[in-house]
Amino acid sequence: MATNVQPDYDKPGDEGEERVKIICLGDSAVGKSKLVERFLMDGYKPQQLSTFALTLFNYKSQIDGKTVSVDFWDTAGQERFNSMHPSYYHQANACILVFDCTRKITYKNLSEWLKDLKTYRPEIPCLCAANKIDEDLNTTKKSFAFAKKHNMPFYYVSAADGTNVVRLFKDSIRAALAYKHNSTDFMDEIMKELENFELDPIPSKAKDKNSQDTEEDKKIVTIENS
Ligand SMILES: Nc1nc2c(ncn2[C@@H]2O[C@H](COP(=O)(O)OP(=O)(O)OP(=O)(O)O)[C@@H](O)[C@H]2O)c(=O)[nH]1
Ligand SMILES: [Mg+2]
Repeated sequence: MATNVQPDYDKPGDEGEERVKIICLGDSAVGKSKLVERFLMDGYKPQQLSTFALTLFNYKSQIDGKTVSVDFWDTAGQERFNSMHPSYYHQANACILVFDCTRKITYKNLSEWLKDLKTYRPEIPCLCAANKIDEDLNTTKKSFAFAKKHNMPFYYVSAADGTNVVRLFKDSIRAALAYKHNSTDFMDEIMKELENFELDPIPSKAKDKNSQDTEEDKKIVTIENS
C-alpha cells in the first residue's frame, strides 16, 4: 500500500471538519465490502469480487450540527494470512469486526483478528457483526459469546437485505468519535442497549438511513498495493 496517501486523522480536513478512520476486519467473503456498499450506496449486487487491494470509502455527515468526515477502510480478508500492513491500523478510531454466521470458521477466526488489532490499536472500540442472517433467520436465536466476552456491541446484520446495517455503521461512527474525544460513555450506553437487544433478537430493518443527517457526501478511493 502506498503509505503517503494516508490522511492525518488527528488533523481537521480541508474545510475544518473532524476526520475519523474506521477499519473493517474479518475473513475473506464474510461480506465486509458488501456491508459498506449497503450503507453508503444502499445497494447490493450479489456477485463476489474479492477485495484485492484497499478501498477507502469516504462518508461526510452532519452529526450534532458538525461536519464529520469518515473514512471506512476496507481490505481483503485473506490479508490476515500474509499479515495486515500496520498502516491499515494506524490512527484507526474504531473497528468493525465481521463474521459470516453461515460459516463457523469465520466466527472462530475472530479471535485472531482481535489479536492483530490489539497489537496495533489496543484501545479502540470494536463492534462485532454477524452477517448474512438473511440466509437463515434462526441464527438470530443463537448467541455468539465472543462479543460479550470482549465487551463489544453485537449486531445481527445482512448486507443483502439491509437489516441493521445503518445501525451498525452509525454506531461505529459514534464510537469512533467518542473514542477520539476520550469518552467512554458511548460504549457504556451501547453495551446497555445490547443487553436489551438480546431480549428481542429478531432485528428490524433499518430503513431510516438519512434520518439523523442533514447532509451526506460519499467518495470512494482505491489504493493499489505497492
Ligand atoms: N446471502 C448473503 N450473502 C452476502 C451478504 N453479504 C455478502 N454476501 C455475499 O458474500 C460474498 C462475499 O462478500 P464480500 O463483501 O465481497 O466479502 P468481503 O468480506 O469483502 O471479502 P474479501 O474482500 O475477500 O475480504 C459475495 O458473494 C456476497 O454477495 C449477505 O448479507 N447475505
Ligand atoms: Mg472485500
